Amino acid sequence: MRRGVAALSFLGLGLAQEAHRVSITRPGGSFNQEVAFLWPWVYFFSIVIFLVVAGALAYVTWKFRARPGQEGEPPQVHGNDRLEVIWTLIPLLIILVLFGLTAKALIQVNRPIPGAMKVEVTGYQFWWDFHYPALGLRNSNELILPAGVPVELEVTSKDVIHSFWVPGLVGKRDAIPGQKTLIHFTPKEVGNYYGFCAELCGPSHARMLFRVLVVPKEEFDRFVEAAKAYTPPVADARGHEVFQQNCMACHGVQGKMPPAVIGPELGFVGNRVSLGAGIVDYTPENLKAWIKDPASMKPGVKMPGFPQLSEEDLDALVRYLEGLKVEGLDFKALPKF
Ligand code: HEC
Ligand SMILES: [Cu+2]
Repeated sequence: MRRGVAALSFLGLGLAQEAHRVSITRPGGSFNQEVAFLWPWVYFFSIVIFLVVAGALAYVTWKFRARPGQEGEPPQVHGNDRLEVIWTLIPLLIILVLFGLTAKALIQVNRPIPGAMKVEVTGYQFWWDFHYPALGLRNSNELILPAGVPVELEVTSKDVIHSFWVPGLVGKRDAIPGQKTLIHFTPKEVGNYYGFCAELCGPSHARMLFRVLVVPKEEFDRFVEAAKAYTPPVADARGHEVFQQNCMACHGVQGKMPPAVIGPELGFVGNRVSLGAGIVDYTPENLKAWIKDPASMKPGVKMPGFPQLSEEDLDALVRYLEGLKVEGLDFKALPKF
């Protein structure tokens, strides 16, 4: 199953070169734990039914086989009330058990968790925005969550229908324009989880990925504290200037919001593990390549390329962006699921 999902994601994306062990059976949080509880029951009944049906078929085929000297049709039997009642009641019972367990899991995963931290999740062609209203924080394409703390994701979209899916943590939820869909769960296992857009949404739908970084509570608290007291560092004065001239209209940097949200928040881009909504690893080289010509990495992308910038300006810009981070946090070491 795990290998199947990995192979599928490889075929589907062609870009999933990272060693994420993507699996819907990983109980990384409360949502998947509820679902994981259902698997053994379904498998158990499936195996029992297969054995009984295949066994009965084999037995009957053998027992009533044609024998030498037999002429014409064997004696015909019509109806057996007791047998028919049994083979109606047993499947009914199985269905009722599975129905009960599924209903319990559905109710459980859809129940609001008191004290949950709220995060607004917004899908755009072809990236994701994450806003923590209570903390006044935004981060795009990488959702940072504390392990063991319940969260409530409020999923919506600003353009077409997308779907939020983190196989190792939570099932799919559609992101529908003008509508808020809720997901409740408690992430438990620390890790870097692979997320997908699971609803065909345009030419780069397959490149609309994201990450969920589940970190220990202390680390999350450190991030929040540092982020609240954050003054975006200016690691390169020229780079800052180039950014203000070319990028500020679309990209926010913590506290300095663009007039409208058009592109991802870059306030903590230096802390990222991935770029371009999860399509490549975060490296200075990839950052530079992206700014020069994002469309070559993501067809149909809503960001213009900047081939007109000189090499020096590009390098200065990359140095400035690399400096936009909270010190002392490293998400690259998280196990990849
Ligand atoms: C017209 C608006 C616009 C302008 C101007 C613009 N961008 Fe973007 N940028 C976007 C959009 C939209 C995306 C999201 C693309 C996607 O992933 O589909 C993006 C994505 C990015 C990303 C990847 C972010 C991530 O979360 O992985 C980086 C880095 C970036 N832009 C840097 C820049 C820089 C540097 C400049 C200035 C030289 C710039 N952008 C100018 C709209 C813009
Ligand atoms: Cu999408």
